[in-house]
Amino acid sequence: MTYKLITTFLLTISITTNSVAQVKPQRLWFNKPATQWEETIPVGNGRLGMMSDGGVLRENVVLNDITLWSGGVQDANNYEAHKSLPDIRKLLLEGKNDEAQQLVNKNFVAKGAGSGHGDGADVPFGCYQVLGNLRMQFAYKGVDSSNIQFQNYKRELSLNDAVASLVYTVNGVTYRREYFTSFGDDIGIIKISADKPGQLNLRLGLDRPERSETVVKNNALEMSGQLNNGTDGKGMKYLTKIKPQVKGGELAVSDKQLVITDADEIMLYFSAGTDFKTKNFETETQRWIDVAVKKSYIVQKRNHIANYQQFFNRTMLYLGGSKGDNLPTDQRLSAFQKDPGSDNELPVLFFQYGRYLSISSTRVGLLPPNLQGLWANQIQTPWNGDYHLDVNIQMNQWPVEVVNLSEFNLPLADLVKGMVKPGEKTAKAYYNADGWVAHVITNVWGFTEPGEEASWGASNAGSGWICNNLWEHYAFTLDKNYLKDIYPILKGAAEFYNSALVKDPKTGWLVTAPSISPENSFYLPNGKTAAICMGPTVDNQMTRELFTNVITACEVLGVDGALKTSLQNKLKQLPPPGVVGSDGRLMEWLEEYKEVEPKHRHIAHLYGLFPAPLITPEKTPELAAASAKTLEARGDDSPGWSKAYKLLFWARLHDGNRANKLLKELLVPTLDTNMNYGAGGGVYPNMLVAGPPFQIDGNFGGTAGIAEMLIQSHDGYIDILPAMPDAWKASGEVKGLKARGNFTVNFKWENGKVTDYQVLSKTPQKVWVKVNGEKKEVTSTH
Ligand code: FUC
Repeated sequence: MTYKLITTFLLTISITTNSVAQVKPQRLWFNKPATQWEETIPVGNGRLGMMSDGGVLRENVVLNDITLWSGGVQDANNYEAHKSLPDIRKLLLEGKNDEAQQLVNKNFVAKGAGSGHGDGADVPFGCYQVLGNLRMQFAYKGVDSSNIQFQNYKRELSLNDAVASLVYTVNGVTYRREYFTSFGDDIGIIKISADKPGQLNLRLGLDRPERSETVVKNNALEMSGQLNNGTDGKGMKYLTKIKPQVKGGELAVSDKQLVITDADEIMLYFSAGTDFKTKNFETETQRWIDVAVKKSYIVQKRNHIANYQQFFNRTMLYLGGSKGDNLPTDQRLSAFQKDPGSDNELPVLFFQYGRYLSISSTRVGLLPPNLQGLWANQIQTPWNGDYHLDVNIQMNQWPVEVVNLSEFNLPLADLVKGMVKPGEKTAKAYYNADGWVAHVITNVWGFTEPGEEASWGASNAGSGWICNNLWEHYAFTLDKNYLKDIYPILKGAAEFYNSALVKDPKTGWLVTAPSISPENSFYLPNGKTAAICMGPTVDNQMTRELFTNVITACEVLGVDGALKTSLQNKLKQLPPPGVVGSDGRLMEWLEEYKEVEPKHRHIAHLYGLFPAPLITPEKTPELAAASAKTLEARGDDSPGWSKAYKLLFWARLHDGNRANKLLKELLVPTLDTNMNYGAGGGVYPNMLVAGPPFQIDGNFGGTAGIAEMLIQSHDGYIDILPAMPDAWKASGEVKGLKARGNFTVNFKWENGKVTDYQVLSKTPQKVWVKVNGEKKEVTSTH
């Protein structure tokens, strides 16, 4: 068999929807209004978000601004903590982890309320919050509102255009609404129309569960307020405006509502801002409206779509045809569980939805997606809607490089930049160490202290783990300027571990202490339980990877020779990438403890398998086998994000069928919103992943997992179809996935065999590629 390496200019393969005729338009759709928030459709432009329930009589649109956080900057460091360090370490060396844990809880946690045990809305840590609700109450001429009948109802989200729409008929009149958060003018737009003139009658209100005042000014709704900073109550300020433009009919003010009667067409402009980083947010909020209202809807929508498609259209995926798109998405999800083979386009939809959600929930120069992306309907969001550093924020970023949305990694780098200074204080306060450190949680205010409870809050790995995401942007792009920019962050993180590691006398290895393996605990020989330990495997693997990357950065940038030598020496003293226990599993701790929860959702000790490239089936087959055993023991059923995590691990182990099993189980439909730490994750009808509750990392982890089944590039070569499930073998095509080294890769397959592929780069380069089991060096094309 011969394989072609087609030499094409990168520019000539720019992918448009037209060129991929076999892929149907990607959409979510429903034939009824949402009855709970988890059925509503998310739109967002990286700052503003809207989720409409598509109500016929009463419609609620949940509004978001990604910067809207309570809490504030604080210093919760316990500057005496380091004084307890020798005692904590001594107890650990004596095997008295339970006593060490007591001491950590007493002297080695954040001062004050910390995260408020995940309910931090009113403490200084704060939480991400809903901005408000736009409420619309419709009336239909000659129709009794208490007995409304509607036909031909269809609510839809087009992933191709990032436009949501609604159509239905009442009393012979067809009504339409369209929604988008413009990537052109940074404003939300809702267009309401009917196919006959003078039919639109509605009341508009704007509210929020707390800390808000709504007024009507210049025929617009204005809601403003100030959130709690957890100290003097004077936290972040915000302003939201809803400006209607009405064709035909009348607009009147009634108390704090706007009343529109007999209109032909209505445009609603949603603008918002906070003083998070924009001092003049009030004038900006008005300015966005002033700019937008001058443009025709057609121009506005065209600009929005063009701006969005420059990202979305970079990647195409086809896994074979399907009949599933004929079903509403909620029914389609159920049908998929019964007969997954009949709908290979559902995984494609989930994959492209993940890309859509990345584009929509973060933007260059602003914030990375939080636990909710940017969509929240509560004041107290679950786990504060924060940035969890023991897998969740990292998982949010896992797809972006490989799915060709590389710039969406940059907001994370900005967030982390802001953690360095506070993290230096934390490093000194707790470890008397150099560099900077962060533990398990952070927020938009630069929180780096340990959490308020040792069992989950004492992980040392947060800062190092987040550096993996920062490094991956370099690995994929080879952008030296970017590397220069983030180098101080990486260096500071490495300096922390370099100065804080201690020698484990039993093994002679240098390890973290005290730390935990996220968020698991174990039985001590005395029958007591503890989480606090020395050298959990994740810390060891992460330190190894970080030191290796910083050494490479020193070489690429030609800087810090002394640091490089020091890290090279330390590398030799670190624990190996994994140790296999007597039961064949990869050990989670230095000791072979029995875990309290054998099926724990976290599996951070496989960090070396994913995201780090330390364990691979080829280079470390024994550790790969031990990783598989570990995963078997953990089991598959778990919160949504954890299923996505396991999907990624199995993809890295090249077990496509097992990865696909996890994908199917991730897509189990649910409407449950009760907080869950065990089995039972899935997706809501709107395909947002349920822990439950909604947590967007499962979407991003699942998207990354699908990409990882199709292409991998972490082991020194580009591996095409490394974890292909039988279900996808018949035929398929990929365009525009990325590989490390700044390669763009396209390929097609039939009957499980790659039939054609292209490796593209800006300048021709030699690169190793594995295709159909054969590894060879090829030259990429210009
Ligand atoms: C960790 C996980 C939970 C949840 C939360 C946001 O605490 O253990 O399952 O994902 O983060």
